[in-house]
Amino acid sequence: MRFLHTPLTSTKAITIYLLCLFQPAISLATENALIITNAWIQEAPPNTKIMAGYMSLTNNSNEPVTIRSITSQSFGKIEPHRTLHKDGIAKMVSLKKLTVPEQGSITFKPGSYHLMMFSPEKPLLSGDTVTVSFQLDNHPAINQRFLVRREPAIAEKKDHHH
Ligand SMILES: [Cu+2]
Repeated sequence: MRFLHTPLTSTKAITIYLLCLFQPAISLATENALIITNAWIQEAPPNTKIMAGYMSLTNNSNEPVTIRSITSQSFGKIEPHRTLHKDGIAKMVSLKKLTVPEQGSITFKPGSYHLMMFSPEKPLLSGDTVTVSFQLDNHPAINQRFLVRREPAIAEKKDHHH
């Protein structure tokens, strides 16, 4: 996508540019084993080395779906984590594999499941988007756009879990 930053001089170039923009919409039309919604990354101070990502995973199929690995050109490394609370102490556990049960869902949100996103390639600010690839067992990979946001949506801030 680096060519997007070069000046566009002809109508042809603009057409190609538009085709690139619509590409993600086309791939969304194909049926995925796993549906990812509400994908976002919490904005962090510039030069931060670790960011946190959240999303909802839904498996509408009749088989469990396992995420083998998660990668992005915008980050050095991405790991699914889960925060567990025991005796008033929050502890982060790195999950090697993540399986979404058949007809089940997993919600990633602050204080629970989250993506630990290491070494951003460049500072990411509210409104930026990055593409994250999910490699699955026995299914094609999913490329999902994540939106950088300053804080959780109002709806998420309202629910309290203890
Ligand atoms: Cu973590």
